[in-house]
Amino acid sequence: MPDLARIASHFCIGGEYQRAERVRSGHINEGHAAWFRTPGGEARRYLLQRINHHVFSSPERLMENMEAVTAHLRAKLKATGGDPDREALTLVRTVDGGVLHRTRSGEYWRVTLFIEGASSHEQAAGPGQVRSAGRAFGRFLALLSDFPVEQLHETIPGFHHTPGRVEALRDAVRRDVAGRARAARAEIAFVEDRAATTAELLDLLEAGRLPRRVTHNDTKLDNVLIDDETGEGICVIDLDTVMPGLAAYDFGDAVRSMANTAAEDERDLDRVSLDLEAYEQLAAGYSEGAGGFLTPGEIDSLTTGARLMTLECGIRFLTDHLDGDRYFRIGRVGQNLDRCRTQFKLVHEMESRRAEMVRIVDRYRPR
Ligand code: GN1
Ligand code: MG
Repeated sequence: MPDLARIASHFCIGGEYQRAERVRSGHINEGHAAWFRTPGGEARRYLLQRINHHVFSSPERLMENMEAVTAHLRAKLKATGGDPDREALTLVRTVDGGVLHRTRSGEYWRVTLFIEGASSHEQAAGPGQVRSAGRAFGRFLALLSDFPVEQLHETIPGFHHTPGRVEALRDAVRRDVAGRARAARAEIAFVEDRAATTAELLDLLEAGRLPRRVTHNDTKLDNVLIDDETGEGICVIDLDTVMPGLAAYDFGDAVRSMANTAAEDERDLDRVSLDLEAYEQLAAGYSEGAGGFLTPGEIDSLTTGARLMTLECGIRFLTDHLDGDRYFRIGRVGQNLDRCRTQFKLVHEMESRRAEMVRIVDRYRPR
């Protein structure tokens, strides 16, 4: 356990450190929910996060993005009668006026207000929750539709460049540092069979047929806080990958995460299947949240986004498995390969049910 009291002392928290709990969500950063007692005797919670600087090579630039984006969201929410303290993240400043603390040993920490009365879920509790989460991510796109996209740093270059992810897999296969490539032959072949289809969204972008947006790029269910009472998706969190992107990335990654009948790392593939009911809820929720901001071309691209984001995530899990699990946190050996297999099973089903998926999205076109 890191010395959280000491880390907290570098931030303007204005209270005495009491205790903390590890937050078990996400595969990358490390989070701790910590209680502090204010001079008035009140208990308040904050979220202390250690930024994984192996994944994010410039925590400073990442925090520049986060500061600008949260300021924009808060201003918009204030102007439209929302509650910026619950519907957006609030960064706590360091004592020297920044938003990032670097420890002597080279760790990077940030602090945000803990949003009470809301939770993050790994697996959806039902169609209503999926729709709320979709709506929250759609609203995120709408709220940031007037944010100057060129101001954002690319916190992870080529993050959703799917052909680049295929190349990275090929490198990992060649290196085979963990000696696992032979046993993953079927998965590697699955990717090679589809390698030629991975530039579909990038081609549309280059042809000027899709607008570049400010997107979240990691829209899994546990990255939206769901209000414990109303069940509404109130706040989008985990803003580390907010970057220039495509609406199809956000919609697609949400599908990958929420239209799965099983967990991301389910070992019994018979339990993994594409949940078209959840897909429909996402299409409905996302378009409700995005309001009229999606162009007809973007709506056309959503089904492609679902397939490509699922394929890409599976490729990344497979690459990390071959690299010896250096990127995604694992709890057991083979977990990244299991994660890869669930993604590929979903891709396979998306390919055979593409026509249905297109028809579903069509129902939610604005008229
Ligand atoms: C990671 O950090 P977390 O768990 O929200 C990853 C996403 C993957 C996701 C798969 C920065 O997200 O891209 O889709 O795992 N984030 C990063 O569950 O690589
Ligand atoms: Mg997360």
